[in-house]
Amino acid sequence: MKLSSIVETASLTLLVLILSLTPISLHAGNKTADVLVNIVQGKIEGVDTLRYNQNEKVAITINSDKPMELHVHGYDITLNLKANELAILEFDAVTAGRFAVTQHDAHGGDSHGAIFYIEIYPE
Ligand SMILES: [Cu+2]
Repeated sequence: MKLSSIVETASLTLLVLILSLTPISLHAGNKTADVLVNIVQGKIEGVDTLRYNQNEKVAITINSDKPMELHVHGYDITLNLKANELAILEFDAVTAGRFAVTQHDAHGGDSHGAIFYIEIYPE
């Protein structure tokens, strides 16, 4: 087996492992912690609150089994999710508080309660 295919197999195994253990904190090199969130039928799997310190970089990898528009309240960020395609929600946590991340319907309105929350603690 060539080294390149061993590496490919290893990264695929790692990805599958990550997806099965969501959400989880990851440490890739000296990069700050990254989090993977898995949404199944509009509901988050595992813990529903992600915590950060103010001025930290928020970087959340999100997978959903259904297409949807996510809305981070307070920061007013929207993210379009395609079914089973990883998307990254990234922003600087400049404002402290507890922010709901909701799903929007086709008209842009909140169609459900929060899927998860992002808490940002003041410095
Ligand atoms: Cu909203």
